[in-house]
Amino acid sequence: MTDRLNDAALTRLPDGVARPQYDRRAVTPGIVHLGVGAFHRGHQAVFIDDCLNRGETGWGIIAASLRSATTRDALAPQDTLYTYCERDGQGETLRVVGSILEVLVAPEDPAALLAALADPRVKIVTLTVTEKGYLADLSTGRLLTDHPDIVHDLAHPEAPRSIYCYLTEAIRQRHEAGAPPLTLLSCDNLPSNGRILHGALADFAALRDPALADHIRDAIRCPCVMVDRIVPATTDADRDGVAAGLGVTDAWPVVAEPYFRWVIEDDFAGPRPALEQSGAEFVTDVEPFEHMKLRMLNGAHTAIAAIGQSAGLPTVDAVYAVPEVRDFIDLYWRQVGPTLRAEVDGAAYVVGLRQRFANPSLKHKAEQIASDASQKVPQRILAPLCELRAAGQPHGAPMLALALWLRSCAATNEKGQGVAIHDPAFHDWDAPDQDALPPEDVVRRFLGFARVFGTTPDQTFAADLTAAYTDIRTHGVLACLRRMTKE
Ligand code: CS2
Repeated sequence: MTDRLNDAALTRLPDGVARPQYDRRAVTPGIVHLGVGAFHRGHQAVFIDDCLNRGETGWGIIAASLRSATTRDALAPQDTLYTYCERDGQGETLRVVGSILEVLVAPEDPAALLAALADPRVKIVTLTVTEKGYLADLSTGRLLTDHPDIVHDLAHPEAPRSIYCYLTEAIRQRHEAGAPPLTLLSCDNLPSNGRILHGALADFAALRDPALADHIRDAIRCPCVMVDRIVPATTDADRDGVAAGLGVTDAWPVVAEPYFRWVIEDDFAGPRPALEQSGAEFVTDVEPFEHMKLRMLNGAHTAIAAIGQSAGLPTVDAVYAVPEVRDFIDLYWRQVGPTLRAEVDGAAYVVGLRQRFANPSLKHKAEQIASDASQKVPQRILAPLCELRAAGQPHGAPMLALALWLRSCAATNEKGQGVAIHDPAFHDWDAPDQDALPPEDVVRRFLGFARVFGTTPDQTFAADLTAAYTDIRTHGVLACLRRMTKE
């Protein structure tokens, strides 16, 4: 049996494998990260590893899972080391990352996470808790005060479920102890993520202690952030490949593309690591970058995932290899492009996206991107679609993308195989049985899905969506894409 990756194994790794160039025992915590999934370990933790390599030893990461113990159980026996495997489609590079000092499992020991958050050496909290972790109405930025997790946390603050309960309690303790105020960096794909986090956090605090809410509004900084890198969920094949390259096993490596971007609003409450030395950009306004990324990459991703789910094609590269899909996505980008702000170069971004989506070595599953789609569609597809309609500009492609999402929520795909829907919003919404209802009834039911559509859209919108959805039901997904791009 092969040995396990850990501190002692570092000296035995093959020459080509990069590894920490610093003494991990000398690193102190400066960041707490909430939500230690693949994305964090393939993006922010790699930047911090660079900082530690440069000698900024005060920025080690204490990472926390808010739900399950699986990441901790995988990484604890390897001294929290893991492998970052970068694949460009031609080959791969391996790098062992040492920036995570400890992985906590919040529900097992809430006091340990609270202690880490209250530690005066910690200056920054980063978050990747996915869209659904914010428990906020994304259009207003207000906390969903009647969400069961919020109701629970207000009644049982000693056993928190939401990020807000941990953060408000830690901020209270820090304030009382005179510890430096925190900067909270949301690294999730939400519109104006920092503002949503700040507003919902203050809403939660106000329900417990209005003075604390004032302190949060005044002293706590939540810069908006745009993060970009494709980091699919790790598979067993990835584990085997990484073990072959390392000569030791790693229970949870991450696989990512070479591309990265991290754009951060320069509004920190205190010191920060010199992330710009690794290519992060500090700007006064993140929105142009956020729009470009959410609308061009994520919008197209959600459309591709919907096509994959309906057509029975499993991965982004497999879907994107279909000529009709590439033509449709090009049209989508041409139509959505005019909604981007002038500060960004959408055309150059699209050139990169074509290559990124075609990367054959990532095997990014359509099912993964399709998960939680009801929380993704509004900012990715609906927002540019509504802007284009209001401006009287062509918008057939985003309208079809919306209809594709509706269709991808059917119980079976076009090959007659069952489709799994991973979206908690479907638990408290009665999704229509698509094959038992006429198209117009299916669309009417979806338009009543307030979480996605807000107030019911106007009649022309409903008619256009019904026409697009009916077309998909009648002719099939790929035929529809072909018809649209050949028109
Ligand atoms: C994807 C994103 O799963 C999804 O919803 O669209 O995770 C995407 O890969 C990243 O945002 C890329 O930066």
